[in-house]
Amino acid sequence: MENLQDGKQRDLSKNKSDSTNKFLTTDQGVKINDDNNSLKAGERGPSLLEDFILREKITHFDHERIPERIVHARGSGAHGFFEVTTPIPELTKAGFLQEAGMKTPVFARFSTVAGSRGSSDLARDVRGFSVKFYTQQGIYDLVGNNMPVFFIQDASKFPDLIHAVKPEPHNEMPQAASAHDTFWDFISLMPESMHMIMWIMSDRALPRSLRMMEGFGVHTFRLINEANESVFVKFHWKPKLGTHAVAWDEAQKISGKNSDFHRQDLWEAIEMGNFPEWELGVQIIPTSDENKYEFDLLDPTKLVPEELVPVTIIGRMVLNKNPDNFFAETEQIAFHPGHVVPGIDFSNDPLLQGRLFSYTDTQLSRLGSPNFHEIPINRSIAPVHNNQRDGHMRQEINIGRVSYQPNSLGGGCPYQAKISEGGFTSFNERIDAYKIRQRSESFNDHFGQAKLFFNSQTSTEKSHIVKALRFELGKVETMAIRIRMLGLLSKVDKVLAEKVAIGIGSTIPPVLETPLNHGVSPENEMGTQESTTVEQSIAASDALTMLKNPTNTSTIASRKVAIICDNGVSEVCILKMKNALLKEDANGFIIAPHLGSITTDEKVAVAVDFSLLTASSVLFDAVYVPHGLEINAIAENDDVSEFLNDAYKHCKVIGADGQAIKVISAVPFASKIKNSDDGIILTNEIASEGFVQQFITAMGKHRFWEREVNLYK
Ligand code: HDE
Repeated sequence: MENLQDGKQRDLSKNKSDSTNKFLTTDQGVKINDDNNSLKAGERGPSLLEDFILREKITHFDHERIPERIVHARGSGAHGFFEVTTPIPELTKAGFLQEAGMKTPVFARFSTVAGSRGSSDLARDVRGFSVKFYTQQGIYDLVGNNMPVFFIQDASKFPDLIHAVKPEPHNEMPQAASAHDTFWDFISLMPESMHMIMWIMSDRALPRSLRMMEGFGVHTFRLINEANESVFVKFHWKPKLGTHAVAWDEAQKISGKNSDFHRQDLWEAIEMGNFPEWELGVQIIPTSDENKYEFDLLDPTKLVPEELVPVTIIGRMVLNKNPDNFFAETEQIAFHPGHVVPGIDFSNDPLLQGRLFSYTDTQLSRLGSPNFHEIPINRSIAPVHNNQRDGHMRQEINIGRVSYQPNSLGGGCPYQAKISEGGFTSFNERIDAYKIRQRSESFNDHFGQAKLFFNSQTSTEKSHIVKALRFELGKVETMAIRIRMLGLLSKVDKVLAEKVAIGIGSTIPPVLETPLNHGVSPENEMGTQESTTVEQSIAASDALTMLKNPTNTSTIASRKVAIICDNGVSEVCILKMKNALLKEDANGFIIAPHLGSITTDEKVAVAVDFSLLTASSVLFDAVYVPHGLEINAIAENDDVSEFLNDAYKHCKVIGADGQAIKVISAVPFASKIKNSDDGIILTNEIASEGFVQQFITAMGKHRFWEREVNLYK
């Protein structure tokens, strides 16, 4: 077994291939003498079937693609480690959670859900947040999302949900978007989705960075200790950089300017040593409290408010190495919520139970063989011995004649492990029940937590939800669907529904349909469900907002500032800003009308990072226009104007000093600037220390949403 307790990367060196200073060969190891010309009968003659080099190369190429994931196809990942900070041996016997300082190698993959592999990172979507722990007791996968609840309560609805959200089957449109009829048709008939709809219409669906989003295990799981006692647990990842979002208009523009925005951000942060970090927290619920709450712990459309059960931090995850090869690692990694180690177990959440079937099944078609566990990225560091044999692409060479159990010829090996020897056992839960197809009445509340989420939001965030719904339902063509949605929204919040209704030119229906009767014949009422609202014991929770989220900090680490420059710009201003940003682990980039270099007021050539053609405000967190700019050249440049306007529109910090403040006054938004706007920092002074500090402090507030028209007020 590899000794990885010190958190070292797993040793994949045997599988790595480095071609530096090596000969080109065929797959059979034969050196190739000519890779540019196929074997032909004469210079101008036909190619020969005999050309095994050409055939091998093209055959391999023809089979290069594997099926993309049915959901979560678009993803990016990285290696790192998990370190225990507060061990919990009294709650779980999971080996990797036993001692403070214990490190376990991990690979994390973040993803969108609806889009294809090549779709934009910035779709309005829930993000997958999957972590594979390579523990000494075997693989543990925590396969979660960046939202703590889900659309549906039962696994049987998952294919329907995904069919509804994916591009419509007749014309394969739209890509990576929920703003279309089939999605909202389904949702408008599924009131259980209303809580998740609030999340997905909120800014949580538009992360600024994969490094700035929370993660959740979603379902209730179980922990089991040495004494075989169990508690329920909810898992939380809390990002060190806080939880932040971009604006919807910005997200759409980013999709055009750089559809790899999140992927690149993650990659660059790791390359630059700004290692993304999250704390792992647990909410522990004693089994005796199982029925204590106004919601059912087994219902995945519900969360456990942190006010009722606080989150205890038990460890941290740091991602510190990019993959060597996207396909081999990020694409071939195979997660499964059923990959658990002794000490962790499942609850009876019917969505989780369905997932326990799905993931191995999907790997069989995606990776093509039951031997996907042998692919290097999926391999356990704990030894693997069993009687599973053969199959496509088997790597292991099992020796001996015994592949069955019980056996005497192999001395009874491999042995079953007793519990005391680390053998996995499921929690000994007593079940005495009828076999039925029915939901528990305790799952009937579809609006209580949707209201809790909405009521927890700041006015700005509520306004964003109104806008998101206006956008999404505004793209729905079927009037009846829009109206059904307004009916459901009015059960969450009357004002929300009214504001959305104005935006889409419809009215709230006076009587709501009973949606779940759709698809059920009148004779067969089995499976239909009451849709109710249960008053929640807390009115609001700051943990549910992004803007008041207790995890947020004013750090600007790894944030990017665009410094708009041209010849004649003040060198001292640029340097002051760049150095001050570096001290905060942030970066300033020189943007100019052309690539190459510009000449400062001190006649020094400064390298340009991006031209105005390839850069855009939406790719940066703030903009600085330094003193010394040739005002006319730059102020008359439409690209600069658009750059600054977008920065203003997306509520970012804009700073200008010296004569550069004239540039600001020349762009269209200038007339809108309010004195109270702390995000617009203008000074006549040149290279003032105070100005730079004010700029950085303002960046720590991230966005100045007060600039927007608030649709919820
Ligand atoms: Fe998944 N899900 N899922 N899911 N899921 C997959 O497995 C499925 C659900 C999640 O980075 C698939 O390997 C069913 C909830 C993530 O590789 C597939 C149901 C949550 C990822 C599958 C759910 C998730 C997947 C597709 C309802 C949040 C990406 C490719 C019963 C807790 C993992 C694959 C990665 C991937 C099935 C519901 C998270 C088809 C049937 C709830 C993060 O097996």
